[in-house]
Amino acid sequence: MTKLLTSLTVINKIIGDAPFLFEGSFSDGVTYAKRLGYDCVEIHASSSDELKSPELVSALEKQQMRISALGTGRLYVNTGLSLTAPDAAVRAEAIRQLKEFIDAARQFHCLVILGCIRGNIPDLASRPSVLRLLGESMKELDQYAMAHRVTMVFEPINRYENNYLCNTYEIADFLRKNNLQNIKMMIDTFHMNIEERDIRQSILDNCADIAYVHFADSNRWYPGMGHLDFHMILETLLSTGYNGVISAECLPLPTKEEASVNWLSSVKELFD
Ligand code: LER
Ligand code: MN
Repeated sequence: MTKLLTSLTVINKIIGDAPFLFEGSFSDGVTYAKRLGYDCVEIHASSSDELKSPELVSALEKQQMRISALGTGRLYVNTGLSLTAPDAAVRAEAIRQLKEFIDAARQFHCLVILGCIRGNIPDLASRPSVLRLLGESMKELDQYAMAHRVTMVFEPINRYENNYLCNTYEIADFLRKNNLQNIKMMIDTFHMNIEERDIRQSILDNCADIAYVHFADSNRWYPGMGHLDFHMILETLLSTGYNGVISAECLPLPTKEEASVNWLSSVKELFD
């Protein structure tokens, strides 16, 4: 029986086919996650202002729950902010808003996720300059995170959503080359199934950087509904000494309620 903690993804509004499981106020999400038996919530806010909520703080206290991580993808999806935008003012605004997420993460003692806010590469020729811009933006965030003792986690995302830094080795290489200290890596089994040559080997080779995990099956449904071998994945993570959180980021199907309940029962079964 493992002692890994579970976390439920919470967002104000699920737009399109976004892989989140609770839709509503963050405080209601905390109460709901607790009632289902989750240990934590992973909150995807559109701005850090949404996190300045006395109701959220009191729900966390009352339910004895904590926030595992703050997602930042809404900044990119809702407002187009990106760490590699050609316009320096847009990059600066992305960094400014991410620093506010770091401030919130310091208060909640949680991680900050960096995913699609990396932006995309418009064409092959601009790859080196985009990587350079990303390195510069990330270094500024890394220094701020270090000063505030917050860890950020950078997520490899599959090629159909982001067209660079799609696998674990590329992320690890990027972190090393830019000498980023307070930015680790997180993994998402759905993306790994598309991008990794060998999921087990990728976890073993990159375990020193892995600080957070999303579990979704090959079709992005909850574990058990696709063809991923979660026994092997969990065993491999445990063999590396991973003792962080496993978070429920999967499609809200067949309904968000069923996905939330079934994700947890599948994962608890694996834990046992
Ligand atoms: C994006 O596909 C993803 O996996 C998320 O973690 C972003 O919020
Ligand atoms: Mn993910």
